Parts: sequence; structure tokens; C-alpha cells
Amino acid sequence: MPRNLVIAAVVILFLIVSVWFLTRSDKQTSQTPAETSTIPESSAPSTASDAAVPVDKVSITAGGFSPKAITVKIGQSVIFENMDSANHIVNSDPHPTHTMYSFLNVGLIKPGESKTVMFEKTGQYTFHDHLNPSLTGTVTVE
Ligand SMILES: [Cu+2]
Repeated sequence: MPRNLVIAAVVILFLIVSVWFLTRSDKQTSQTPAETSTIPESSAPSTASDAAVPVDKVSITAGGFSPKAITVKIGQSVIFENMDSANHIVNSDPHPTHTMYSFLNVGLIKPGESKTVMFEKTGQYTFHDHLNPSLTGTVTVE
């Protein structure tokens, strides 16, 4: 019998303490957001500006692709823009069959024009200018 009383007393005490603790922590959490919210706001703009400039454009000139290698996130699109005064044909490796990544067979891009390719799977995608096969580039998708 005394054992049961001790257990009951411990349980009741535990309940009282936990209720007191919960109501106490509720008051604390309702006070802290006002203090902590000022800290994330000051650090947020720096991370936002880093992510705001993704390199998702590949320029094509007589000298080749620029940048030659870029890394993008899954689902991101890459714009291939012809900045040259001559035609360029962007195709998947290997030259001349272009069978590795059919979605990357962009084809003819006239001077001043651009074409967009969306990358939906992770991997390394190599391509070249079909008119100048020595001009190559790589898109890495993470
Ligand atoms: Cu080719």
C-alpha cells in the first residue's frame, strides 16, 4: 500500500511539474520570437543575393562556349545564346551522331537568337558546336 501511495504521489508531482513547465515554456516562446526575428532578417539578404544570380546562360561566340562548364540545379533551364555573327549548331555529344542526350540536340541557333534547354536529371552533359566540333561545353546538373 505505501508503495502505491508513493507512486501516486510521484505521478501527481510529475503532472504538476510538467503542467507548470509547459505553461512556463509557452510564455517563454511567445516572448522570444520578437528578439530572435531581428537576427535572421539581417543575415537573410546575404544568402538571398547569393542565390539570386544563378549562372544559367551559355554564350556562344567564335571562340566557343562561355562559360565552357556550368553547374545548375535539377529542373533549371540553360539558355544558349548565339552572340556571334555566324550560325552555330548546338548538339549533344558524340559528334557527329549526337546520340548521348537527345534533349540536348538544340540544333541551329542563328546570330542574336537563343534556345533554352531544361535539365531534369542529375548528371554531366557534354555538348559541342556541330559546325565547329572542337568547341565543346559541359552542363553539370546537381
Ligand atoms: Cu556534331
